[in-house]
Amino acid sequence: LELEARLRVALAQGHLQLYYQPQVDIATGRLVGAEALVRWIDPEEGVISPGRFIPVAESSGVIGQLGQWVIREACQQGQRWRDADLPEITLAVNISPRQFHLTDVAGCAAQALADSGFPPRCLEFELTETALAERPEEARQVLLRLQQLGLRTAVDDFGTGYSSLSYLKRYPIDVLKIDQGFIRDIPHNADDMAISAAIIAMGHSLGLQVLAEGVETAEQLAFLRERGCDAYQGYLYSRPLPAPEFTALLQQQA
Ligand code: G
Ligand code: G
Ligand code: MN
Ligand code: NA
Repeated sequence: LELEARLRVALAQGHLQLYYQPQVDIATGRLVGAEALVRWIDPEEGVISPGRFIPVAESSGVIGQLGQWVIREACQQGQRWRDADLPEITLAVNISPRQFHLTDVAGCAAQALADSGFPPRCLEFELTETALAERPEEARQVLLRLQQLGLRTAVDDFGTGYSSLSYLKRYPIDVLKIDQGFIRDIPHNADDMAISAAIIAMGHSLGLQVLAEGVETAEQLAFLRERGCDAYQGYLYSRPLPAPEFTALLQQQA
């Protein structure tokens, strides 16, 4: 069977799982959120990376169903943590460009929030610059709808896409996620340090929160703290974790 057909089967048979990568407030050191990252656990092949199957889901249109499953699963898991009286966190979900333009992501969010009881303020949608740059007026309408619902919105992989910065002014956005490519070579690459510092300063001037991705070393974290970056995620704190392991981490903080 080709990958697309196998992916449909995996969705139907419950072989997809969400992993959760902690997001940490730099000033307090507290766990404040998690990015949900989908994994395909194939009974024979083991873990199949989203880097391999998300592009197939996008080109085949399966992303509609898959994306809907991710949103619903994240809301249900988030509400289970709330029901267990664990500290409140934000759950960030990746929305791919095709999913953003071809499916009703706001309607899907509204339904998933209503069905689960998870509060909109705890759900964040991560969009790429590419998704926002394509049909910008339509994108703005979707973002406005998400804002009306009370969701948070983040620009993922910030700094790597083709887009004009003016959209930051026109769109309701809450968070900029500095792409891990700008973090990787800190403190050895002066250009990357200048770019990261500029993103933090610009984000703050526009009233946005800034989160750094792919933080792997204490030096990188120290640099980000010095520049006033709000939050980070990366292997320094934790890899993406299956829900039971993430639960244990949240319990330590309760
Ligand atoms: O660990 P990582 O291998 O999880 O993810 C690889 C890529 O797959 C990243 O670009 C990430 O944004 C994307 N990805 C992971 N989970 C999802 C998801 O649920 N939906 C979408 N659209 N992309 C995802
Ligand atoms: O495209 P997006 O930013 O959603 O993808 C996040 C990707 O980055 C996932 O594949 C995730 O597993 C990976 N990731 C998370 N933390 C780190 C890190 O500290 N280092 C590296 N190299 N990758 C990371
Ligand atoms: Mn992401
Ligand atoms: Na990213």
